[in-house]
Amino acid sequence: MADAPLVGIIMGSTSDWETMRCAADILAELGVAHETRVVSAHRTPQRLYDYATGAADRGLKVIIAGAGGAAHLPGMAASMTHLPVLGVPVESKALKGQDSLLSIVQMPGGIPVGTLAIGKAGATNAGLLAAAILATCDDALTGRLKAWRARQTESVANEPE
Ligand code: RP5
Repeated sequence: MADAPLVGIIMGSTSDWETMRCAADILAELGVAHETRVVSAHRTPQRLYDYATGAADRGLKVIIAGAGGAAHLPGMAASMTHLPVLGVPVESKALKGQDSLLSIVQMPGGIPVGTLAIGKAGATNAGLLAAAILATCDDALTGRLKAWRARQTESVANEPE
């Protein structure tokens, strides 16, 4: 049987998957059990309610939520769970993700969303940050995360060519 997911990756649309798969990829690389779901704040509000209110009881520890445009998903999810929520602003066509970023980052005091960079870099870093949060109570994961960081350091060239 597969391990129960510790990280829930949710996104507002299947069109967000190209970005959000970067979070899933890094979690897979680090051996962190996760699940992926399409949950729209606007189009499937009941699905969002059910997901966010049930997340902790299902054993999830961190939620990564990606959305674009009027990106209410991370904030609404955070309003319905005490779990840490990491928000990824997906790059929108009209405003290049500036709208997504401002929608996600400007939460009122009291309901935090840890907001990452726009696009794939943000999704990758959300995966790394979720792993770092879980690693605080998991020595084996700490080791895998440190090894990943060391490999990244070793891969950086000394010269441009
Ligand atoms: C948001 O609207 C989604 O997160 C997505 O980034 C954006 C566009 O969605 P689609 O029209 O591609 O489904 O809710």
